[in-house]
Amino acid sequence: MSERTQVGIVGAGPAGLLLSHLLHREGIESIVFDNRSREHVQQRLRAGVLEQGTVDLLAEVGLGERMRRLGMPQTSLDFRYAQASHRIDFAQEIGRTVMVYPQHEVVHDLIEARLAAGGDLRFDTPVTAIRDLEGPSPTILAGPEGRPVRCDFIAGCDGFHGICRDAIPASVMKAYDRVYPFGWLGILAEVPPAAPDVTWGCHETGFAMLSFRSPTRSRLYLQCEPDDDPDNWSDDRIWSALHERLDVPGMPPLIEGPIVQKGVTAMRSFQVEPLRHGALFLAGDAAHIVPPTGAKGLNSAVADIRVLGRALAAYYRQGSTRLLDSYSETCLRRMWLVHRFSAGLCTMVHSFPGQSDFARRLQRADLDYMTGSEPGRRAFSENFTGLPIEA
Ligand code: RFL
Repeated sequence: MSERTQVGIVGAGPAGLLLSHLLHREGIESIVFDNRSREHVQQRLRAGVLEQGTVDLLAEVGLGERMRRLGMPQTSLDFRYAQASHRIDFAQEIGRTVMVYPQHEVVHDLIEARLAAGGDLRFDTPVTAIRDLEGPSPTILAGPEGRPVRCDFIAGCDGFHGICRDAIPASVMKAYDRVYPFGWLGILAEVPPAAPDVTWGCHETGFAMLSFRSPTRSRLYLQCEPDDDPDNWSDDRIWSALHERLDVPGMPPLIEGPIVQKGVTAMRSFQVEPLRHGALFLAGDAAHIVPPTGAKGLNSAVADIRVLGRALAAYYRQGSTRLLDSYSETCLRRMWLVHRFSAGLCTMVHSFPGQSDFARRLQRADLDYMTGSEPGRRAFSENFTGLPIEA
């Protein structure tokens, strides 16, 4: 006997959990499968900056209480280069803001909300295959015995290394990929942030970033080799590189303190088209990866899910497939603008191996235009705080 559900969701990251939450609010049932444990999923340190649209959506669907209490609203970002601070105040430029609220807290809020409502979340349950995507019985095979679960629709929210994307035949899928010749060393330190703004250091020795996770915990990043070993980075080496790339005259220097975690993330831009094949809909990292420079990974997953949630609601409420049919096109239209912003920023602020002096001067001119002209500041502000999500 196989089980049945309306929407089978592969992956309990922010994309899968949010979809399950939105569907529940519409009276649509779902089962969420994840191959990792609840503790693992809930503790993964990842993104931290929420666009205004993401904050508004989470608040609108009843997930705003802890976020309002623990989140840290940000009205500006400080670019440090050429020995000076260059702030872009997006609240002043366009009246919009972002929120620093870590991804693991968003995931925590979603899991709590789903479980409180009796949601069916199956951790430690890998999906091993998805079948019959174009036939009458789309099916998920899950768990060690590969037990079948029949679904109306399957949401592939299983991240970049998941299995759902591979279920789309190569003959109908196109992948776009750019791998960058550097990575980021992510550092968690038990120190209060030295500045009130998220701060980017664009230095000829490489990029650095100061962000925060709480008033007493800083999240810092350093450009490093793409396959660097975190053990190559002693605490002394980390602090010395951070000072070199982030400290400028007239601004308080970084505060040093215990480093409690460090890890290397490779950087790439990746996109598949289309995002739908039969009953399967890809969302979040399963469909696209952006370099973390623009803070768009989590926010793009939320944008996809907003569109997919509405499309499924329209199907179950009115029997309309119109929004499902346009899902891929709707998400891709916005997503390519997000790639343009993320890849463009990534190219502007990092130091490239073998870079010519000419290329360096162009980077400086781009930074000067972005921070020093009103159109430049507005364009940055609109993209950083989040492009609109199509209804
Ligand atoms: P996730 O969060 O990767 O969740 C996918 C889930 O699918 C599960 N899974 C499976 N479950 C069942 N069966 C299978 N066969 C499965 N295969 C996989 C996985 O266990 C996992 O729980 O994807 P989602 O929901 O699309 O969310 C996307 C965001 O997580 C991602 O875009 C961001 O976190 C990206 N990202 C960052 N973005 C930023 O904006 N700023 C950052 O500072 C930032 N840091 C990061 C990051 C991503 C990282 N990863 C993925 C390497 C740091 C890291 C380390």
